[in-house]
Order: sequence, then C-alpha cells, then structure tokens
Amino acid sequence: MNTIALVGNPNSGKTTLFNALTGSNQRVGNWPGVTVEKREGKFKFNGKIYNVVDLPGIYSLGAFSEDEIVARDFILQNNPDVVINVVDATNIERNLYLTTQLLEMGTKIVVALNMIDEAKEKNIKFDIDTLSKKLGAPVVPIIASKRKGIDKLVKETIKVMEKDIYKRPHISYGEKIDNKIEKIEKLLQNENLKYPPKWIAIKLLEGDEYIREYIDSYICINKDSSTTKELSKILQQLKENNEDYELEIINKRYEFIKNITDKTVKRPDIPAETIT
Ligand code: GDP
Ligand code: K
Ligand code: MG
Repeated sequence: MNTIALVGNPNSGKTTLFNALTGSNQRVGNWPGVTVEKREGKFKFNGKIYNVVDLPGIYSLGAFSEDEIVARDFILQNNPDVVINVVDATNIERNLYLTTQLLEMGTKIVVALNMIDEAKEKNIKFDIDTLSKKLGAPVVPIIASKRKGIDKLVKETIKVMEKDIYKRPHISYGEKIDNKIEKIEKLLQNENLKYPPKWIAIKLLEGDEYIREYIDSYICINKDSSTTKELSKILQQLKENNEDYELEIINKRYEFIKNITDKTVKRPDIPAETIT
C-alpha cells in the first residue's frame, strides 16, 4: 500500500487535513520509544487504498527535538511515497523553511497551500504556477477546514506518486560549502547508510550532533576502509578548525525562499502613514 506523510509547521492545519482525508478511518498511537503521538489513517481513491501518516508539527528537520527526529527518520527511513507539505499561506516565508529541508532530502513533495481563506482576507496573492515551478513540486491551494481543494490535492499527490515530472531545485549554500558537500557526498556514495549521502553531508556541515554520532559510529565499525579513513580525516579537520556552517546554511535557505517569494507572493502595500 502506498503511504503519504503529512508534514508541516505546528498549526498549519495538518490534523484538519488528515481528518478531511481519512474521516473516521484512523487510529492514534505513539511512535516507538518516544511519547510523540502517531496518527495513522486510510482513504480510498479510484478504488485504491492509501495510507496516511500525520507527522508531528515541526519548524525544521534538525535534531532539535524528538518531534523533529521522529519526522525526519520517518521520511528518510520509512520512505513514504509522497510527502504532503502543509503550508500556512498567511505565513508562507516561515513555512517554506521546512519545505527547503524537504527538498534537501530529495523526497517527492506536494505543497498543500492551506488557509487560503485567511490569506484572501489579508489580501495576499500567489502566483501558484511560478511558485510550483520554482519549488519543483505541485502547489495546491486548499482550505482544509472547509474541505476545499482536497480532491485536487489528492489527484496531484497520486500523480506525483506515479510519475514525478518535477525537477527539484538546486539550493546553493555558496561555493565553499557546496564543494565540501560534494566531497563528502562522493565519499559516502557507495556506503551502506540509512540516510541519503547528500543529506548527511549537509547535516555534518550544519554540525548536527545526531548525524555526527551516527557517522562516527559508522566509521568506528568500518575503520579499515579507505573511505571511512578519508571521511574521518575530513571530520577531524572540521572539528580542529572549529568550522561551523550552520548559520551560513540557514541564511542560504532563507535566501532561496526570498528569491522565490519575491516573485510569487504579493502582499497589499503598507499605507504610507503607518511607516514612521
Ligand atoms: P496542526 O497543528 O497542523 O495539526 O493544525 P490543526 O489541524 O490543528 O489546525 C490548526 C487550526 O487551524 C485549527 O483551529 C483549525 O480549525 C484551523 N484551520 C485548519 N485549516 C484551516 C483553513 O484552511 N482555514 C482556516 N481559516 N482555518 C483552518
Ligand atoms: K487559524
Ligand atoms: Mg496536529
């Protein structure tokens, strides 16, 4: 059975969408080993049954909280067929931060641009086609609480599941960081790892402790290979030079978002008298 995961910021409307999709066909439990709530359900479309998982609400896919680790491990290890990224249209810039990290994971995504009713009230306008092209994913405006746009969302999700015609955009972190990512990625390419090589490379440069520990133990177990020796050398250097690219990477993600929203999101002009 195909699995669809719902990912989004807290209060973006994930559970509302989950309920709209699954109705009473759902159960609530816990993720193994943690107290994070797990919601799973099913829906039928064109005679086929799909599994839906409502992941915890998160702002990022780092290792900051159990919620983030549950979400990212589910996406990277359980490999859902598609991730529906629920985005609050009234707060799109902030919400797209998570989207950039989903793009980094290389996973198939569909963006559910939710709360379109509230965005309309605030006179926020979107160029959906361009937004979709620039994100390399279908963007479907919805109002989850009124069940509007859900059919279209399901159709686009299944389309992407069956054949992903979108080209995911390349996010550049600047030449220096890009080169380092590429070097680590190449080293990891033929290793038997539980996360994608490029994603691991980004996380190592961000100083993600959880991934650092994972890689350190991988090196320890496979210490006789030339690859892990080389990797170990690179990691040692990062540590010794106190290299930390976390802020630079975060800034580049926001730059990537701004480049997109500048061209695709229009807010009403602020009346001159309110600017002091
Ligand atoms: P979650 O934290 O992402 O699971 O968000 P919820 O599904 O709990 O929704 C947060 C709040 O937003 C709830 O009060 C919902 O009723 C409301 N909500 C969800 N979708 C919409 C929408 O499209 N429009 C509006 N106006 N409210 C919504
Ligand atoms: K609301
Ligand atoms: Mg929820």
